Amino acid sequence: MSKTVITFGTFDVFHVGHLRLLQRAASLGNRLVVGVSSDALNIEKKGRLPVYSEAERTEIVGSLRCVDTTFIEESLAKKGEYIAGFKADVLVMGDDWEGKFDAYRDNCEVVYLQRTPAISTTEVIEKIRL
Ligand code: C2G
Repeated sequence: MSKTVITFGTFDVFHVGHLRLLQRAASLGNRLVVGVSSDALNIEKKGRLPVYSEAERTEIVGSLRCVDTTFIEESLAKKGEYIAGFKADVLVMGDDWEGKFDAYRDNCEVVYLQRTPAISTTEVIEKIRL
């Protein structure tokens, strides 16, 4: 019986926090679909262009053994369409989004996973700057 998991993110300057989220998400089903935020969406979310382009970020995420399919997430508001389009059974997000996507509980299971502490793209960029 197939169980599709879907998750979303920018995944800029890829790090173990991203990896562990994707690995744990993958373990909740037998197909993992990842919406990688477009460059334009990242500007909306974080007020800046990502370090790596959407093509590079998609290439990195798509190369992971635990990821089956990637697509470009154009808008946060299209989540319902993406979930329906991929017939996702489970939406997984890190718990920094706790509660934000409960409205999709009518469409699929919604699971918030604990973030990996003490690592973020911003911190990695700051460290590299030093
Ligand atoms: N994450 C994590 N641990 C970290 C950093 C990130 O578990 N130390 C998780 C986040 O909670 C998220 C995923 O990794 O579920 C991707 O993180 P970002 O690239 O920062 O994604 P975000 O900007 O939160 O985009 O539609 C939802 C948005 O596109 C999510």
